[in-house]
Amino acid sequence: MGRTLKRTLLAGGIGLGLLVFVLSSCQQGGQTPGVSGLSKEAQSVIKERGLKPQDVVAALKTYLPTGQYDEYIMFSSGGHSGQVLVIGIPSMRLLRVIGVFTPEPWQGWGYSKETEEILAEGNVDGKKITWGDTHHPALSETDADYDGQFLFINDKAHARVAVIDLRDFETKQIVKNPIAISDHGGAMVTPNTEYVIEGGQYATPLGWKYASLDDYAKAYRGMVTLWKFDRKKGRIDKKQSFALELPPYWQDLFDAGKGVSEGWIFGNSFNTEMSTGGVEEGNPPFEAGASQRDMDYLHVINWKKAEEVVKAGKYKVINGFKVIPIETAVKEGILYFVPEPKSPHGVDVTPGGEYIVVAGKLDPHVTIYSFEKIQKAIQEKKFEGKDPYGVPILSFDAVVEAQVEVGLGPLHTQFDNQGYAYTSLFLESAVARWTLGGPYSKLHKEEPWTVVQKIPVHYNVGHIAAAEGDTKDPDGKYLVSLNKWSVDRFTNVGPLLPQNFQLIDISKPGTNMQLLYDMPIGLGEPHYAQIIKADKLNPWEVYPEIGWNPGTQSKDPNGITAGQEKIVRKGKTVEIWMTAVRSHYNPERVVVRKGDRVIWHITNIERAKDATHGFGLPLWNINLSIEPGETQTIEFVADKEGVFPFYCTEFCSALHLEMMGYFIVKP
Ligand code: CUK
Ligand code: CUA
Repeated sequence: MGRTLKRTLLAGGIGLGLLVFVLSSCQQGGQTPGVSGLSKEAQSVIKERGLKPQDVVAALKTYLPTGQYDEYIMFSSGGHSGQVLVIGIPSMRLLRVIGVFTPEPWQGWGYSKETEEILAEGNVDGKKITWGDTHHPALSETDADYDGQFLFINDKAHARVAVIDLRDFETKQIVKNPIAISDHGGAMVTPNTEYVIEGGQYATPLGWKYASLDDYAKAYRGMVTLWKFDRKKGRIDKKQSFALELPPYWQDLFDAGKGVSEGWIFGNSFNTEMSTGGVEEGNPPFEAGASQRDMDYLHVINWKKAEEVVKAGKYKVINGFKVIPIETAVKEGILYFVPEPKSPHGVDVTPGGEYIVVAGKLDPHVTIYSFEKIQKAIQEKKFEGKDPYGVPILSFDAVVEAQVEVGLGPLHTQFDNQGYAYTSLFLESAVARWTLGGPYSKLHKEEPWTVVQKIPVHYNVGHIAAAEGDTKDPDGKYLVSLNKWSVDRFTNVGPLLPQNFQLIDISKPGTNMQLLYDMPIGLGEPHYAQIIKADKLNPWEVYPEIGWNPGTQSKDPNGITAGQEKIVRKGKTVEIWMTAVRSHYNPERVVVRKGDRVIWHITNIERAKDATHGFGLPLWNINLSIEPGETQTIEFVADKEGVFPFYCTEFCSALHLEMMGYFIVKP
């Protein structure tokens, strides 16, 4: 080993053992021929690239040789791209983009009858929407642990929630909230995915109605919706869903209680000032008006009780949707408030459900509330008053367990298996590791409720995601910091910069967090992500049967096998049953008359993994991705005469270019 290198290594200190092991095998002769050569090469690469020891260790921890798989899979919000990103960890390789609220050509998402219909479910008052602002992905849970079956995600801009089936990683349903225009605190799930939670944000009159801002306190309302999930059908059941009317504070995030707090949900709020803006008219701007009071309200909601109340018929109906009025929620003991310091942001429940961690945003603390104390205060009626809507306010001192000064701009908190919590610090651009107390004290050596280490991130972190870090059984190991700004981290690509996902090793206790990897995200803006152990996912490799309809997850009546291809004309309708296989469509010629309605079913009859065929037809905006076994249908009116070559858009074989046909529209 060279002298300079040795000195660099000693100076670096981190991960020294591992490095010395890798690099010293050359000196000891190595067991396998070639190892010594590799190690010499490794040394020169390290030298040439000017890598520090911790860089080499980081590289060794994240590099996956070709053909090896990641240990974890991260589902990340795609922000206002309206999509979901699927990323491998620790490699940080992008594995998949799932089209959700936005048409996505490669997947044919939004270009077939079935996928157009799913997108149309998300129309607002009949208006077509082709984007969504995705914030919080939520994996389905069984007993408060990810079960790998479904993924939900909300669209903040239009108050919609989507359901993705993880058997094929495709969106199956979009529901539009019938009472709210926009949302924010979604999509979190209750511990057995009984409900998908969708909390509101900017208060409006419920039911998409008009009311003057002068009548804000009277006519505007907040809300939280509980969407009933039917796991067997893999769909949200709107009829069994309901909402809770809330005061017109701006509800922010929600989290479901679990373990000891199962049956409850917690949401925070800001703008309890009920500021209505109007800086142009001399009013305080929202940023000031909504931040005057020292305290806002943590919403403590008994959803099991709410469910009973709805079953007993004690609700009103707004826009065809069941809504529990505030008065009923108060009378039935469904809704309580707890003061929380000034415009907080994240609300996160600890793995066992004992504590609710609220991050200050404008306050440098996280405030930790005890669920047990909350229950006691409710039973003993330890109220410090009521808000203007009659909601009882629990006494802060009666329910708070601890406050930890974590730093500037605390936003979101995650947990690990070593008794640590992690909170993102937006203003400080850091992630704070701090110790939990109570039952978690035995998991770590430090004092409870104290900051142990802060690791700088680059820059302006929003959410963080730890491996299974919001379940009852977090894995620790990895944490991803979802940074809003990247500033100087990447090659300049113009004024719109990528966001920066940074992978952090959190496996070692104490002050040993290590930054491993920067992943630029070229679409955005992602908010939250969840990280699941890869072996909990069990997606199909090809669709179960030839002629499969991913919309119904069953055999499509129009799915066919080889030999069943046909073209049938009925009056002015031409219906085509076509197969696709390497390297041809059958039929290859489709001739219709101008003005004919065309219904076209295409089945990919391949059984080989990865043998996807595309189908691109110019002019009518048709572009399909047809995976092995899948059947897709398109429908359009051939309203222009001419000759239109359709072709396979996936390079599927050596004769892929020949995989085409003519669609001829006669005058
Ligand atoms: S929010 Cu974006 S950083 Cu929508 Cu969860 Cu906090
Ligand atoms: Cu099929 Cu190219």
